[in-house]
Amino acid sequence: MKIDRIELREIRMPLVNFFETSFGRTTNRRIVLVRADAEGLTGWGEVTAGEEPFYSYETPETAWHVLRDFLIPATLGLELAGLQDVGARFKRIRGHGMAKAALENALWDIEAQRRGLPLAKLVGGTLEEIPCGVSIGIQNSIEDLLDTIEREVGAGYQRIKIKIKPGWDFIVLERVRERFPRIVLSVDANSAYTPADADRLRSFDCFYLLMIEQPLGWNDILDHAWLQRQLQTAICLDESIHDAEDARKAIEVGACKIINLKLGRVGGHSSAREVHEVCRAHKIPVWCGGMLESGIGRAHNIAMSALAGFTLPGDVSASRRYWTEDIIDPEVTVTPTGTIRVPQTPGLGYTPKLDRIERLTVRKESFA
Ligand code: OSB
Ligand code: MG
Repeated sequence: MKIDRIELREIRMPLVNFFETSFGRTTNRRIVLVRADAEGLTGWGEVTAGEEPFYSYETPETAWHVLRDFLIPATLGLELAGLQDVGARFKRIRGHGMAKAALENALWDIEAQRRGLPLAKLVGGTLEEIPCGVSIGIQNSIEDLLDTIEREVGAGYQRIKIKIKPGWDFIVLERVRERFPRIVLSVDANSAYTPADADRLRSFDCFYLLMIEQPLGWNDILDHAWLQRQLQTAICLDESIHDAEDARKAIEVGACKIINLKLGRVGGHSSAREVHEVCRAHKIPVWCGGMLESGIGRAHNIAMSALAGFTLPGDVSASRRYWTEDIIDPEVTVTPTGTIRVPQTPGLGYTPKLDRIERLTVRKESFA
């Protein structure tokens, strides 16, 4: 494969509802899209970085820099011996998984079209329908949260995850369980606690949660292993897992019983497949995390979620939960039983709406 042209663009999209985690509130998204042209075909990828370096150190700006100055020069116009070759060329650039994923995933999209395969099939996926959950941010009041849960359960979502932080945890969970004793419920702390909070975290065991996601340090493995030994509730790692080696080490020391797999965080489909393999070999369930993606990132998440190890509902939900109008056609929809049907057409299976993308663009740069 030889890439003839790469285009970076930044689009701005307001969220339908604000999304708040322990590290802050997001109301407007800045999203960098990568368009690659090769073999007469066009592929798309999305940088999933947050606007500020609060989830990880990457931002739209760091991704633009690393793509423009390192990742694009390492691939554009060169004779690439396939997708593994792309990974090999990116390897000497440390970190910056979200920048790498955006370009690598665009090439996976092209390769799938070239072979006439749905992307889900090309990455090795076998599921035709994937189970979906929702991630519900910190709300202005507990009443708002209860109303939101009611609506999402009514829409059919199979698992509710709520964001927690000190002060928005035990009392909130008490009220949620009082009103919804039977729903499949999990929590995500985004690193809001420390080992000194172990007693508090242990007190959540009475809520029979499916999991508690990333309670401790954003890059930690060992403290989570120490904590997991004291909890009945399964710990799920998100922020701490950047590749298959991280997953192996976390599993070996008992830092988690579940792993949240995010394409951007691990650097794209190739690395995601490796993490998935390690987890499968150790019988650790995985599920697909979300980063408030536009339709392009969402379509890649759906393809990855077709892998057989994705046995738990992911944070992959309908476009309309985030956007008044998405940038793909058709938009992502969820069935009344809380599933998404994996597209069976070649490539991503959703068509980027070029005119809408153009209207949302605030800057663009082409490389040929
Ligand atoms: O930790 O899973 C997370 C959103 C932004 C940053 C981190 C996270 C999230 C979510 C949202 O939970 C998932 C979604 O896209 O719906
Ligand atoms: Mg998380």
